[in-house]
Amino acid sequence: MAYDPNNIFARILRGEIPCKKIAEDEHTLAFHDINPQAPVHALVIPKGAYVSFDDFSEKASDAEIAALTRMVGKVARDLGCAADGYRILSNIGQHGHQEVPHLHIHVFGGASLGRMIN
Ligand code: IU
Repeated sequence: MAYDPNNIFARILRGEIPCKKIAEDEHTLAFHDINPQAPVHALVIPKGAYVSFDDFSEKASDAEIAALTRMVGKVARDLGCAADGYRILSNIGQHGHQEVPHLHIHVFGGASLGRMIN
């Protein structure tokens, strides 16, 4: 799938739409999900134009991959999830029920999440 530069997360990255920012660095942005499914529900996205984990894992630089991984861990720690645990998830494409076509890693925490996967 070609990257749509007008998807909602691209517009957030350009500052056209506000978000509740948690943290940012050269390669990534983290913000609170607008419709939280757990007491903590953050999204971590790369600043680069990647549709999903599929093209990201193939085309992103090592620096981008490292930054995204580091930011997911930092967000979970900063939001107080590290001690009791949390869940990370990325929906990919049609079978993954991905809604926004810009890679995002969900970070869920703040309560026992049960055995569900999303
Ligand atoms: P999905 O993995 O693509 O299904 O998840 C998209 C998420 O983006 C979902 O949890 C939405 O609540 C969230 N979201 C958001 O945080 N801000 C927005 O403006 C929109 C969706 I549209």
